Amino acid sequence: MSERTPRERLAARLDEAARRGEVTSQPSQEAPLSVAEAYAVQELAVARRLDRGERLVGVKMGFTSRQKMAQMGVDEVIWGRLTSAMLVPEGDRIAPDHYIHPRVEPEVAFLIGQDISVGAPPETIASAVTAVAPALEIIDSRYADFRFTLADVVADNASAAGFVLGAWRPVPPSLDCLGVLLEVDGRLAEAGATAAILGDPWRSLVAAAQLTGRAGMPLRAGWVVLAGGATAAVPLGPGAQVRTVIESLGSASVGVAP
Ligand code: OOG
Ligand code: MG
Repeated sequence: MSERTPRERLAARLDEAARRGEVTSQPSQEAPLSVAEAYAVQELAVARRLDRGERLVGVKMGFTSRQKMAQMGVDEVIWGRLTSAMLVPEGDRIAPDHYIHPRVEPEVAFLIGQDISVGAPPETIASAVTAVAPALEIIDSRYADFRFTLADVVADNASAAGFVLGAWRPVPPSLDCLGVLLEVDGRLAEAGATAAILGDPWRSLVAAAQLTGRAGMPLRAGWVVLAGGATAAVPLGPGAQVRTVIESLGSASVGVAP
């Protein structure tokens, strides 16, 4: 595979780190990295996954809640790409050795039923959604201690590592004030509300459509959009059993092998 430009070399390095489950250094510590450049690196890094046969299946939003922004020390909404290999079947147990220092967070997932054209108004974007589901996102920064600048984490595909979807259900009348619980080994680890996600997860969906549209990758029929963590993320250690319960939406769970 060609690795001619610094951008391509960085994409290859981040892809390798994710593939091997090994940390790599923050690119911003080596050379200035703009957020725009970081998205170009993200695209190239994910293209390597697609070259290996993975499919693009959606996008994830990041830092859409204040809890997450505060936890990670950043203050701007970002997005990343989801591929088929990241989907973990509901209730499955993941193998800890595929990850570096995984964390898990409760999210709301949207199912896109029809292609969304660039510049579509919010009503059109919302009407393209055919179902919603409770979800868990597994994040695994490829940087030591989850320390990064905004550009670093964008280049690292917004720490995307895996996602679990509960059962899809019809879109409820409103999504803005549903209680969210995150349990680890049957004990409450985090509690919050969907209002934490930009005040209403629908805003995150609209932002996803706008940001990806502007980037030339408009949302497609069949894709999933993860709206962003509703609470802070918690460590996902060996042997852990994690479940989120979202009011009116149901639950999603995942385990980790010992
Ligand atoms: C970046 C990913 C943020 C969210 O839901 O806010 C994210 C990170 O926290 O490492 O997925
Ligand atoms: Mg997330």
